[in-house]
Amino acid sequence: MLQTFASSISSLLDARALGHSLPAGLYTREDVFEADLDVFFRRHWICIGLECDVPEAGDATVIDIGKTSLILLRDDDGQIRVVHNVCRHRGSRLLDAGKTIVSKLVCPYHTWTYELTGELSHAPHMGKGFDKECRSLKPVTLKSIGGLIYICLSEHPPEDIGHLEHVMAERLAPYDVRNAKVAYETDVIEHGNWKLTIENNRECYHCSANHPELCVSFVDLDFGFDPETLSPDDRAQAEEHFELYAKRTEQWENDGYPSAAVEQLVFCSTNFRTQRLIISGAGESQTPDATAASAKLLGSITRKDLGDTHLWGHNSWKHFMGDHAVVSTIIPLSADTTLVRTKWLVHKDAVEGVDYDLEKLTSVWVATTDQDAELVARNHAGVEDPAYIPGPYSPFTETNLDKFATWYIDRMRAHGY
Ligand code: 3BY
Ligand code: FES
Ligand code: FE
Repeated sequence: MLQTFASSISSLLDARALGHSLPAGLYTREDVFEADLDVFFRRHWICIGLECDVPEAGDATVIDIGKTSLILLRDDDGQIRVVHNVCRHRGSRLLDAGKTIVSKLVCPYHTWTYELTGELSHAPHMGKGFDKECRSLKPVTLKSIGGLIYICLSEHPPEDIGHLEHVMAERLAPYDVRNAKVAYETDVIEHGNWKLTIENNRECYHCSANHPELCVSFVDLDFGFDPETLSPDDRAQAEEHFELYAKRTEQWENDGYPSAAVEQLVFCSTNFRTQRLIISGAGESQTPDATAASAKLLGSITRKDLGDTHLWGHNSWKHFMGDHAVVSTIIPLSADTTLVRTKWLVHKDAVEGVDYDLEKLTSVWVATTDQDAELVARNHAGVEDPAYIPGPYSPFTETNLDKFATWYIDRMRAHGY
């Protein structure tokens, strides 16, 4: 059914009160969803996957973003490419959703055939004068940042991705994500708007009440706290944690592992934050007992005490630890559904059952991801209720949500809304 709205998107943006969650329509309306796809998933850099999603020549995977379908593949020379999944004859889709192995890309309709570079190599019955050269598959602008694939569908990709690239290339180098192995992967469809998914991920206010498994290794204080409302015991514990944190950061940095927080969250195009966080308890990894799940550490790493290098963007969150990494990317499917795709990475030579136990490797983030899906669905249902009024973010634990909402409004404005 055609939805019509009395107020413009612009007036919804105007209605956003600083320090508060967004007006309902920005989370729920179909016209806002279409605008979001265009602004945040076409005109900004997004993370769509990993080099190690396609480890061998001929590996390909299809990623759908709205009506745009992309093929991420590795060509015969080992180069990563992203091309549009649209035949240059009459536009048929080349590949179906999911992963596959191909030697060439052959259109099922009239068999136009493309090399893995995207070049058209075979197009029968097109006549002598037909110029194949100008009918290559449309390439997509991409950057591999330490093995993480970022793309931008705009003809003018924002240049401030350079800062993310500069910061993360160095931080990710020891993990050699490029050559890691995807040990496990899940797709969870959250029944909520993508911005609620991101907001949920940017705070740990909800962690102690909802993530018992994650809280073994994750320090929720790192995401802010109000010293006034902590009990004297908890305050003493917090002080101890931040002293230790400062000490560890200094040690890591002295050992050549950049660790201090770097963020670019407001008044920028490319939104990101990174920091090396302490893992609590046994201190090694986000597992049920905080010890490493994989005996073979990632890349060139030889120690398990390197904490958790987290990285957020506006469509992803990632945690890199000594023994494994967890990488989540999101793709909005509709105003009220969002795909959360999570991958667990280990060293390429790590063998399941020998070097790692899959249950130990995955159980914390499988549980956390399911718990978050439940929270996002509850949040979305409440926001759809006519009784919803935007509420105040905590000035201690939700400052990053306020920054996200401010960035969102600013970016919408910058793109003419
Ligand atoms: O994945 C994250 O970075 C955050 C940490 C706190 C809440 N969420 C799990
Ligand atoms: Fe692809 Fe015709 S549409 S060969
Ligand atoms: Fe959570």
